[in-house]
Amino acid sequence: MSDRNNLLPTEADIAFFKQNGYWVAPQLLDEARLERLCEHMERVYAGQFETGRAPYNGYWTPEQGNGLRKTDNSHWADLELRALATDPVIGEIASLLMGADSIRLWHDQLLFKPGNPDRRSGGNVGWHQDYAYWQCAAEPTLVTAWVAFDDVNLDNGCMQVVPRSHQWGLLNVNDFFEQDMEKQRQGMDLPEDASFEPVPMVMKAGQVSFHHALAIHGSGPNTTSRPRRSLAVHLMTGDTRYKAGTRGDGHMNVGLLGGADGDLFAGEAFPELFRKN
Ligand SMILES: O=C(O)CCC(=O)C(=O)O
Repeated sequence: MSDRNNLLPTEADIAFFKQNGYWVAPQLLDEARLERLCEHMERVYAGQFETGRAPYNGYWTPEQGNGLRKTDNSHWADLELRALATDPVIGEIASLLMGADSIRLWHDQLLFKPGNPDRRSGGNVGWHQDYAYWQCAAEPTLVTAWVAFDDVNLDNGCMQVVPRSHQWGLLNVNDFFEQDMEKQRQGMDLPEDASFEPVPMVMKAGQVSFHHALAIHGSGPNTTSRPRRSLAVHLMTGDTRYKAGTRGDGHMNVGLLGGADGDLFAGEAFPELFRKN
């Protein structure tokens, strides 16, 4: 990574994030690292796990067809991907945006949206708020760093975020896998003064967008002939606490808390990326 100080958000950037629920960082990863990451992504898809441990699930196999490939906890399987999922600069940016003293990894998602110029298969990510799936955290003190491995724009189905939506609370429409985003939008029960105007996260490869766990986001089709590749690094502030008995209890990582009073997300399963001195 280049000089760390040029990469961190300014006061104005932090204020922008607080107001809008997202922020796009400058290029954090250079070409050589991106090349390695793409190669390691291919290794995971080929079932080659350098740690000897498989990802949580969903490492893609050809029988699954040409939709979105979503592989959870790829950092279990691969050290290059793990270095990115636990990158201290990403952690420091998250701590500044969230106003937190420390940042831990919640989980990662390796994402591959195949090129689909004839639009014959899906690949959309339906409108959702991540916290809808993460209510096992007592408060929405989570944020995602979405790392672009390729240049992304509307043509290849870049992520889109709805500014200020992190201030609207949990809404009635949350479905990552829904393909009909227009239908979702029409059914959305928004606050009266809300305006739903998604902003495309147009980025160069190596840039990283950050979005708050309550920010509404989704992505459309990749109409190019090349894949859109990325790692979504889902992070939480160090003071995030487990809350039992919610829809989030079905989340794969809840099982990792372990122990009778495992009420803190503070064990080894949730590595710390950054802590303020
Ligand atoms: O990659 C996408 O299009 C969506 C990813 C996403 O939902 C997330 O990172 O929270």
